[in-house]
Amino acid sequence: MRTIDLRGHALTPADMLAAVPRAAGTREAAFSAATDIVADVAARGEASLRAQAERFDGVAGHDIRVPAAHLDEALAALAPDIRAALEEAIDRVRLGSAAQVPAEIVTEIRPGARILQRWQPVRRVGLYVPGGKAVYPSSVVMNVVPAQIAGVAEVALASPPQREHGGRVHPVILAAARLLGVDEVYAMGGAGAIGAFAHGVPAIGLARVDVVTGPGNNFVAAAKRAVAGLVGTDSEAGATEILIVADDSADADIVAADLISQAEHDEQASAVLVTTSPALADAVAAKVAERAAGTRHAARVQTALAGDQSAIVLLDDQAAATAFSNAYAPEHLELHLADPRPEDFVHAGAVFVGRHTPVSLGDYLAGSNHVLPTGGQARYAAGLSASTFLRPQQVVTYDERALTEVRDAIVTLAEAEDLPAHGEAVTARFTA
Ligand code: HSO
Ligand code: ZN
Repeated sequence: MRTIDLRGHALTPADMLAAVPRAAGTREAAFSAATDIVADVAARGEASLRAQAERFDGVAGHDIRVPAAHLDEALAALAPDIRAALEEAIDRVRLGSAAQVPAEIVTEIRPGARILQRWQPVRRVGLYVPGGKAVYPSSVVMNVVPAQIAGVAEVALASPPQREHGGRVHPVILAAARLLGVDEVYAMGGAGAIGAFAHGVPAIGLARVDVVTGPGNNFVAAAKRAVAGLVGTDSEAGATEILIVADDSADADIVAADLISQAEHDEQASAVLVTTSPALADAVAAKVAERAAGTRHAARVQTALAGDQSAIVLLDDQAAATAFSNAYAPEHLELHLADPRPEDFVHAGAVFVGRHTPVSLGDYLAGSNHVLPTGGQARYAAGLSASTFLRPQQVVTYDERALTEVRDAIVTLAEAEDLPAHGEAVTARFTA
């Protein structure tokens, strides 16, 4: 891992971003390919999904709609320790997600003038769980639980068919779906799955959905962009990122272990340490080298850490370190500081505070959600949550007296906009 010494420089947010750029993506190329795939699914439905399964997954003749018996079999075959761990995760994410459902609020604007603000769940959602390079049953939990807590009536799930499982979805993913009571599961992957959710595929009984969520590769992210306008989507969760802000109080070995834990996902993953302590910077560099060499996915980890997207950044003071983190807007932020002040870190998908709160806790069992915005989208976007599936709606009720009070003002504004019929709709109520 390279160390970048930025001490003694007055840095703008742009300078900070330039020092540690995100891994180069192929956003535009992926977008045009994903758009073609989505259009093909819209036009040819099942035939298109079968062609894609052959081309991308090496699978033919499989059940695209997963039969209920396959879900039952997968749950029956699930190892008890995996089942127990998934159940514990489900329990905790349910609690974390319930806190994301806002309460209804009634506001008395004036006597007799009421606005009820309520949160309406979308009716039907399509949740995507990747199954290419990595298979994440934990992502089934992170997608399904908030949708259920939000009150979504119909939950459909998709994950790619696996050649080594006879064209079925990965068995632990099936088992996790079954544990959560999701019985509408499709063996379909990539941009095609997103297109199928957005347009519907009548031949296989797949009705179009209202919202599509879930992490995925460049093509899945691009497909979500391609169907925007047709369905709602969550923010883009691409290659994983961890940014750690640490001072002299941090334990270098723990910091190194946490950087490596997220580098394990992908060669494109970003692992960044921001510190004011030259001693910690040196110690972490040494520990990272040691741990990276010995870990199971050493090649992938070392590629991610050697990339330009990963670095140890030395800064003058804590204010600069905080500013760096806010400019970067990481997916995951860890604070290893004597005085952590999480309230200062306003742009991060999720914040993990202190020695006993690693990101991998959040990946599985904290009760928080692990589908989080990457690529700096945390500046304006949020992680997957119950609110992803909810829409605020205002229900307005005025009585006669309350309408009388604003009658003249409405007529005045309607005239000012040359829309007299708007005013007449109000005065009609008083001319009986
Ligand atoms: N760190 C990933 C989520 C994950 N990790 C799933 C392990 N399994 C993105 O937040
Ligand atoms: Zn992870």
